[in-house]
Amino acid sequence: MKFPREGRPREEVLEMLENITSIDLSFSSDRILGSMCTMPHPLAIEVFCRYIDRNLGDPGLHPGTRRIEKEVIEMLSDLLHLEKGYGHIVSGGTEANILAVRAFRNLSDSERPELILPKSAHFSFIKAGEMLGVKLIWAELNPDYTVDVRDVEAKISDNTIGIVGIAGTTGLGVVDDIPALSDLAREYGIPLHVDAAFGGFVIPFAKALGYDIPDFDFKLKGVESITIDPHKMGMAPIPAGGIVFRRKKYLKAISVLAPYLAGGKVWQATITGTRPGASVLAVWALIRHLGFEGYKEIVRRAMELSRWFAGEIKKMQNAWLVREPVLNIVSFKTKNLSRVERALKAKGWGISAHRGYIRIVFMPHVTKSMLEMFLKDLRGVL
Ligand code: 0PR
Repeated sequence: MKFPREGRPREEVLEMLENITSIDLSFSSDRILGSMCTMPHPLAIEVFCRYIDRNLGDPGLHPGTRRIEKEVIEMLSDLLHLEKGYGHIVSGGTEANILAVRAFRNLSDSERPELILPKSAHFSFIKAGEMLGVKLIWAELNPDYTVDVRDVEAKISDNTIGIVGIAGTTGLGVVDDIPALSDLAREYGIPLHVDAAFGGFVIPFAKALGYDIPDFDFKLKGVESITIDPHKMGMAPIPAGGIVFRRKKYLKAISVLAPYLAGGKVWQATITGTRPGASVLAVWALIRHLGFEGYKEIVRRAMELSRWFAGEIKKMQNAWLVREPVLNIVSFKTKNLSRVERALKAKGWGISAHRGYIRIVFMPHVTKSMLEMFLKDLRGVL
């Protein structure tokens, strides 16, 4: 498409957009079952739109917004059992993970840095490894899909700059044995990063509801950083990932001086320069509005729905759970999986089966009636 010479009237442009995007699935279309995102909370949308011009790339211009980001990091730290943490709201879990690996690498003196991570880790670490020149050492999984801690230990070398544990794996929502990884990290003096991009806004509340899930946060002394994404179960608008470090030295190790900004010079640790203050304000507003109890109710519903759905899958002849759910994710295999996937997609379902199973994520927009319709279609297809 060519860059247009003459502009078109507003209404016409909006209509063109509406036409083209009408083929998109939206979170209100009752069809998306395989996404870790959701319809943002109405308050977050309102705040996001109101403060759309705030740029945390130049925080001196927006000191109020800078203060709000500090308070968000304080609140996330508190949720994660850390008295004082250091971090940012960033573009997503990918940037958060990259920042953690970058901090570990910059603080190590290895010339051939290596990162040990579970085979279940998200592909954002592949980007991190490539960009940062860090070799990825993949650790094996146990039969229950958690990382094999003995294999992690066997892979530690003089070049190990860090270990990664996952609290809510992308495919299955499994939580690694973070307490054991933390002990290992302490024993060998290596920092542990926990990728709780998904689980960060689930586990604290699920634990409070009585679900038996291992500790995963800064309570464990070996944990030096955590990724926790508001734009997943936090119900914030995209983009909003979160990174929290236990110590200031990590943030310092990745900070670059931005000397000439309109609001005065600052040290910048994020990958992005110009970045949305509106995201941060929306996260702050949501946390203040929902509180721990509000998120707990959202998680209660999601967890209960996932257990009910897992029970329905168990009753089926030609479908099997990959494993018992830990968080609000249920993954199952079927006979003739790729044919089943194609048939369900043809019926309009937003699911994927590229990992060898279908993953359902019980996000806040997922309702029981949606799932009943899906199960009906699934039974039909099977
Ligand atoms: N860490 C974990 C454990 C993740 O699951 C993800 C994303 C990330 C990091 C990276 O986060 P960002 O995508 O925010 O950078 N996992 C989801 C996935 O791959 C991302 C996603 C979200 C995919 C919505 C599809 C979708 O519709 O499943």
